[in-house]
Amino acid sequence: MFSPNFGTWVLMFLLVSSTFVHSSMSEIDAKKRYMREKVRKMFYHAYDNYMAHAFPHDELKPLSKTFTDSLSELGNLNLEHLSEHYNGSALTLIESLSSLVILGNNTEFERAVRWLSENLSFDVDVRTNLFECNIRVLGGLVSAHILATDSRKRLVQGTYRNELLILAEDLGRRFLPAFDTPTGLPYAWINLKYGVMENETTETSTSGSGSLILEMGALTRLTGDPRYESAALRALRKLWSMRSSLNLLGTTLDVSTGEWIEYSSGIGAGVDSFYEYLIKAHILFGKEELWRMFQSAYLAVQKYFRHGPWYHEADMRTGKATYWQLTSLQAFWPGVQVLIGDIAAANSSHREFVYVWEKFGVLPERYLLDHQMLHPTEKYYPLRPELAESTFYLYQATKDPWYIEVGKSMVDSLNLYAKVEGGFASIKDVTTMQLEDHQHSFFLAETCKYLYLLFDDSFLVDRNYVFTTEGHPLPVISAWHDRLPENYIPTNWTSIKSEKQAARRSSAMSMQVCPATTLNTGRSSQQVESACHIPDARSDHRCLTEDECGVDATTCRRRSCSMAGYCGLWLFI
Ligand code: DMJ
Repeated sequence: MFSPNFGTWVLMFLLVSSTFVHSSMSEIDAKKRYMREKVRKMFYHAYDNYMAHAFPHDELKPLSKTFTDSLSELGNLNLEHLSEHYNGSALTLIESLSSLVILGNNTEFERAVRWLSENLSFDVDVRTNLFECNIRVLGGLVSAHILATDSRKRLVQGTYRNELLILAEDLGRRFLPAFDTPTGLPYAWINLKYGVMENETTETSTSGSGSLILEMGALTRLTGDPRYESAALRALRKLWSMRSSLNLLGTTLDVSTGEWIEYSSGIGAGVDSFYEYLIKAHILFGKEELWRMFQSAYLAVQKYFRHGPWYHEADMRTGKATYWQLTSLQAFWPGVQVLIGDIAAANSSHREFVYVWEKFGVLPERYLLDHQMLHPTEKYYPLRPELAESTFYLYQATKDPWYIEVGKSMVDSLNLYAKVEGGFASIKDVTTMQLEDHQHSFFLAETCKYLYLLFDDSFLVDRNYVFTTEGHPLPVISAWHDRLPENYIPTNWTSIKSEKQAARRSSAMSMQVCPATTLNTGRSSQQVESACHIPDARSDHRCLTEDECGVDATTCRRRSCSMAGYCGLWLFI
C-alpha cells in the first residue's frame, strides 16, 4: 500500500496549492475576457445607436432616438435659421475615436477620421464652454492624431495628412481670444466664430480656467506654436497665486478682477480637474513647478477636506468644513492618488464610493454625509465614469481581483438600469431608476473605456499614457519633457513586481515625511530614533534615483523613488 513520507506530503501540498493558484488565476483571466466582451457590446450598442439616430449632431437621446447639440449654446442667432445650417460637431464621434483604437477597431477609426477630416468645421456662430470644448473636442482630436500617427500604423499608409491636427490647431486658435483678460484667466464661454461675445459673463470656475494645460500643452508640442501652452500655463499660475495661506482654492472666480466668488471648495464639481491636471501635466511635461504646486495642493486637500475616507468641502480662507457631501465627481480622486503612489488612501476612499454605489445600485450625484441621505434634487446618475476610472487605476496598481468584481457589478448595473433599445440612458432618480433621454458623450469616451481597460489593458503594454480628464490618452514621451533625466520616466506604471508587494504599501505622501524625522523636529519632543532608520538624501524627500532614498524608520523597509520623484514606501512601479 502507498504510504506517503514527509517529502511526498510536501510535494503533494505544493502540487495542490499550485494547481489552486493557477486555476484561480485562470478563473480571473476567464472572467476578465468575458467582461471585456460585455463592455465591448455596451460600447457598440451606444455607438451604433448614436451613429444611426444622432450623428453628426453632438449626442444621442436614446429614449426618443433623436439628438441634442449639447456642446453648443447657439449664440445670439435665430435658432430656427441656425438649425437648418448647424448640424452639431459630431461630438460623440470625436469622443469615441480613442475608444475605437483601444477596442482595436482600426477600420471604424479610419472611417471616423476620414469623415471628420472632410466635414468638421469650427467656423460656426456657436457659443461654447471653453473647458468642455477643450477636454472633449480638442482633447479628442489631439489624442486621435497621435494615435493615427504613432508607430502602430492604424491607418492605411499615406491616407492621413494630419487633418485632425489641422482641425485641432484651428480650434486652439479660436480659444485664444478667451485668454485676453486683465488676469490671463480665460472666459468660460467663447463664440467659435466671433470670439468673446459682448457682455459675456466674467465668472468661471477653478477647473474651467485652470485645467486646460494637457490639451493645449500637447497642441503646442505637436505644432511648435508656443501660444497654446503659454496661455494655459499663465492662467494656471495666476490661479495658483490666488490660493489662500492654507494652499486652498475656491470654486468660482471673476476673470477680470481675479477675485474669488465662491470661497467654499472641495475636490468635486468646479475644482476636480484642476488637481488632476497639476499631477498629470507634471508627468506629461516634466515640469518641476507643477509638481511643487501639486504637492502643496495635495497635502492641503488631505489636511482640510479629508475626514477618514470621505472628502467634504471647506472654506479656503479658514479651512473650516462647509458642506458634508459625497459627490459622484469626487470618485476620480482615488485614481489620482494611485498616480502618486498613495494606494492605501486611494483604496479606503474608493471603498466608500463602492459602498454608496452598492447601496443605490449606481452612484448618485450628491449624497449628504451628515444626514446619510440623498440630496433632495440631485438624485441623478448620468452614467459618469469616475468610479470606473478609479477602479481601473487601483486594479492596475494592486492586481487585487476584488476590483474586477467591482467593475463587474458596475457593468451589470449599467446593463440592468440604463440600457434601452436606443442606447444607454441617464438615470434621473436613483431611488426609482427613472430614466432621462440623454446619452452623454463621456459614456463612450470614458465610462466604457475605463471599464474595458479594467478587463483588458493590452493597449497599455509597452507604452505609458496619461489620460486626460475626458479619458483621451496622451503618450508619455521623453521628447515632451522639459528637463528630465532618463531614469525619471516611468517604464510601465501599469505593472507591479508581485501582488504581495501591493498589499503592503503605505504612503509617504499622506505621512508627508519620513516618520523619524517628524519625531525629531520638535524641540521638546522625545528623541526617538529607530536603529534601522536611514534618512532620505534630501530634506525635501525628492529623488531622481533609488539611491537617494533611505530606510523607513517605523517599518525598517527600504524607501523607493516614486515616478513623481518622491521617496516613500511606494508601490514599486
Ligand atoms: C467628464 O466630462 C469629465 O470626466 C469631466 O472631468 C467631469 N465630468 C464628466 C464626467 O463625469
